[in-house]
Amino acid sequence: MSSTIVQNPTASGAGQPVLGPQEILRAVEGELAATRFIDVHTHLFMPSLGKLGLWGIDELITYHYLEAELFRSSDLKPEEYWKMSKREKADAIWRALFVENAPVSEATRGVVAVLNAFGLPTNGSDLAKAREFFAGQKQEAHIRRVFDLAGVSEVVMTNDPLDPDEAPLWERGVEPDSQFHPVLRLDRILNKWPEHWRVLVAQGYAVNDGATGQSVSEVRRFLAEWCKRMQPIYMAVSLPDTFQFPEESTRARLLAEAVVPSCREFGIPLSLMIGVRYQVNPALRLAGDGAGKADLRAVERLCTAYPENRFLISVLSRENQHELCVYARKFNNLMPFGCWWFLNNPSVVEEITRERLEMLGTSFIPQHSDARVLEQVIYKWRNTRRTLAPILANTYRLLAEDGRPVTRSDIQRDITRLFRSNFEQFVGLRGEHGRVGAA
Ligand code: FIX
Ligand code: ZN
Repeated sequence: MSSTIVQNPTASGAGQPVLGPQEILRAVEGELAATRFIDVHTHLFMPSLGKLGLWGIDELITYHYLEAELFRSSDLKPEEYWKMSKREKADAIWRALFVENAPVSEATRGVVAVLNAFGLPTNGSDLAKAREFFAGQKQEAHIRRVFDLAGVSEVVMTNDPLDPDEAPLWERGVEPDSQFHPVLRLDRILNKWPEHWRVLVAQGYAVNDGATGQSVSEVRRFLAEWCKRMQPIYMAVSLPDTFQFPEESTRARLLAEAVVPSCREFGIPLSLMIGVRYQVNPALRLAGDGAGKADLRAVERLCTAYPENRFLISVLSRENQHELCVYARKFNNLMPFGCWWFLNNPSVVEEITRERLEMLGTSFIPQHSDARVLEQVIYKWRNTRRTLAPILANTYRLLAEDGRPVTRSDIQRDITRLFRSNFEQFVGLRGEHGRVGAA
């Protein structure tokens, strides 16, 4: 440890030892490991939502990322695959991607990391040992253990008020869980109104196919009642690469006249995840979506038109990342978050995160896991810590070279901001479980 102490009593880290170039990486790794992250977007569900929550080896292996990779490495046809049982599907994927080929992709390596985290064989010819292990786990205790292994204190769910399996659970009342935050997900209402307006009618709302007449005020009433029922910390929607705002469409009208005002009424942000090319290959089902470059002027117009609203924005196209950083410099009601979906690969995460640090300092949310299966948070956050450590360390080394002494508390403050307080403040969440060992 260098003997240099920060002399200036008012400086941050006053009295703290100044870190030398060699010590910075270890300090960054230490603070990344010690900080429990908030996972701001997942498809995980709290225990009181029962079977909606996916976990265990067969769910891990049949993750749609791996299904997409299966069809590149086996002669199996999608139509044959969908006739298989969950277990048969998992066996087929294990054989093709983990036995007959080296699991070098980000998603297959992820499964290896999870098996390894539980001390399970990673190169077996079958999944017998892993199945035995997961069959022996009690869900609640397993969830807490997985969160500890992943270094996350809490996750944000994706809750669909029109989902036929999920909605009735909320209507009957569910036990809240401080480690699982609800989000009101509105894809069916905003992107698929023609297919879903009748579900609102069935829930007692006087809406119609054209979303005319009192439909907008009824959607406002629907959102208000679901906000009271679910207490969401934000509302969210994924949007296609063709998304435009304003535009002559039911989506743009419901967004402007119902969703945006409702978010203001309940004091919560709206999350827009932009750039999906839905079902470019429907035969692959969930694995059939693609990505496309979007016209982000829609974001510019939303931030300009609704300065009282806060927008959590993630964009799917690599080509949109720089623009998003520029817009974030223009609008402080815009919070960029995550390296979403096809961007969640270390090589791309590096590029996006460096650009964001250079353009936004620490005023962004670097990552979310998008976990669909519980144990995925283990490898997705391990990858994030492993990828970001050298990037953050290099940033501090440059700062020191430019003449500003760096201390451990600088690093701790910034990492807490990136992975906790930026989100807590933007959504108005109280901060508690910040650090490993905290109460
Ligand atoms: O829209 C979303 O929330 C996407 O994350 C998902 O639909 C997508 O299927 C996914 O799992 C991405 O990781
Ligand atoms: Zn998602």
